[in-house]
Amino acid sequence: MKIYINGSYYDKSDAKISVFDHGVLYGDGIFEGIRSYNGRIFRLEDHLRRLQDSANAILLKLPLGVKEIERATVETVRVNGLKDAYIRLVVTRGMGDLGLDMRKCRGNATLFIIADKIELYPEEYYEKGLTLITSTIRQKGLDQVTPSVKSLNYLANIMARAEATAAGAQEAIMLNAQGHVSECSGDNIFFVKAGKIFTPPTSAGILVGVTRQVVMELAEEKMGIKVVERNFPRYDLYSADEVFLTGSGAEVIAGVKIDGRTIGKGIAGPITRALIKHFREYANSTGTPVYDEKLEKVK
Ligand code: PXG
Repeated sequence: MKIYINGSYYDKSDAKISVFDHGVLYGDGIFEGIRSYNGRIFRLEDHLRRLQDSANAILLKLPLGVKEIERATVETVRVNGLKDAYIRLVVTRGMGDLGLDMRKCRGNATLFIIADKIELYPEEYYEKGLTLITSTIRQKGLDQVTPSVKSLNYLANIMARAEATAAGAQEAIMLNAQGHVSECSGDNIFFVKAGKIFTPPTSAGILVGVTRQVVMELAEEKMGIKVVERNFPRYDLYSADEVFLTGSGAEVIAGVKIDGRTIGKGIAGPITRALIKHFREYANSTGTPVYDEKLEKVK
């Protein structure tokens, strides 16, 4: 495996950053988790736009222009000879001293890119669905660093996921300070009721997921269903016909048990199944080409 760090490639065992990097000392940085399917990087522009937005929100100057970051991302996948990959792109504040002052990080921000094989949920989970719990950990409020920034501070999400694991569940739902459903530890959440699809709005405190956006587009274009963004309590999940999650890792996957309640028929429902199919067809036919850059991008 070759890992890109600030313009050079390193073997896995040599891929290191400084202990004085504020990404390590304070979680001061941002990241993206991106997929490539069949030699094409999925929605790379959307991920890079979100990276820019996150950088801007935390006063971080990206070390390269977006076009150059795009080229480095494509090249990292190519150098590793991968077609179906999970790409982790990280930008940290860079090397500073032991204080909080970001002005002490005098050099450029650190950019590293890892392209690895993808670990997926076993295929049976896409039929059977996942077991979910509600975490005791609340989503960060909008008056904190908003959850829309994909920052390196994932401790709350990691603690929420650990609660799920301890309960024998796969994912944890996080409520916001108002008690509304926001998202899961690493996925956005939707529910289906009487043929309509609902998902929390950005103002509920969510990462504005790339997969979430794609699923909203596919629901409208392929199924004629316009997803409604509104706040809702846990009760709406308990009483839903279907619940599903979206994320670059999970793609689209049903949640069939929540806090011990069975959702709908207790297996992936018809709308979730249709969206899984549409998503897979779309993901395998679109994206930025890795190996033949003369190929056109397909959006
Ligand atoms: N919310 C949170 C908190 C996330 O971390 C999503 C929503 C979905 O966003 P995207 O843009 O991916 O649709 C995420 C992203 C994994 C994995 O292996 C998780 C994510 C991304 C990639 C891999 O669990 N989470």
